[in-house]
Amino acid sequence: MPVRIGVIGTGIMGADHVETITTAVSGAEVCCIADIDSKRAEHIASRVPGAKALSSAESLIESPEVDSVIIASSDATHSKYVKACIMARKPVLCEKPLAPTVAECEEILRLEEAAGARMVQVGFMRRFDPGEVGSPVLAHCVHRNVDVPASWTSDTVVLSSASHEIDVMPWIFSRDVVGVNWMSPIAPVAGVLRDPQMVILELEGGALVFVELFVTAGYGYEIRCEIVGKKGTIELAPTSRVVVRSDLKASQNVPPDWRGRFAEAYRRELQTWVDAISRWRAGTVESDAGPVDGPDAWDGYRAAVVSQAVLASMSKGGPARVDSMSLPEFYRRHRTFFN
Ligand code: ISE
Repeated sequence: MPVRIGVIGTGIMGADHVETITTAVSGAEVCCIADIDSKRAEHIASRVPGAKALSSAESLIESPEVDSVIIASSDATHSKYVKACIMARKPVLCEKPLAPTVAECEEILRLEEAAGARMVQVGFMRRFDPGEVGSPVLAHCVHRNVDVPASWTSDTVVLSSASHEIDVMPWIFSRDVVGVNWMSPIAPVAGVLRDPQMVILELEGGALVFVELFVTAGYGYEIRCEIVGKKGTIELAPTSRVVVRSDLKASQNVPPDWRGRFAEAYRRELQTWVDAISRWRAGTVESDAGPVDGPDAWDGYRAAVVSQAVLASMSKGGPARVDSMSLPEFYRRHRTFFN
């Protein structure tokens, strides 16, 4: 029987996940959809054969038709829905950030431990991007968006955009972040988004990661990363594989947002999660490993701790240390990434 997935939140990412599961993931189907905007939920559900819109996220989590849940609602709602899924013992894939605060992430970790199984996977899809590997001492990252919603503040950029580099760089380096420094060339003005921002992550053993975040770059969505090793470098290839030469110029397209750039990563993330749920249901993994194969709640917590240190650096000025984090035995036993 396919994994029957309920999707909470049908903004950009929720709608994209519905489409990817329906068209490109095997062994799963989207059966229920909920959104605070009921019209939008109905519209998305009408495009999926057999799917229906439900009136609330809570009723979706409780529905006997739903085996597993994707949470793609606003960041502030993540922890309450994740906790409800753990209580209902339903596998959950939560979009990043797991929660905006460290305290909420800690509650999730405690609940998962009490439930006796990892139930939560976090949507840090960059880990599924083919090719991002290396054995490094330094990295230069560029993270540019065309634009962001008017409600975004400098903090939102850290919690929502920089959280990807904050997750994936320690994973690639296999080292924790021990210190951070935040800077911006834009003078502080109350209530104004400071853009661009620069974040430096200092990893255990002294490796450094420089992250430029420029979320109103206008020209397109672009992610760059060069990792510098002791004997060479490795970098992400340009996004578009096609170069057009005409009218005395050579040009490449730049995508408008992350969905095109990371389409294959999202597909692999969802397929890997669905396969993990199927193995767990079949009883072929240790029960406390849970229906997770990829970034788990501990990774979500770790990203929240580092993000808060970046926000501390932003508000006080100058470097900030990251509170040391010791990986509990419960999570150590089943790590597929970053030991
Ligand atoms: C967006 O929310 C994402 O998750 C994208 O992956 C990220 O690159 C972008 O900056 C965010 O706005």
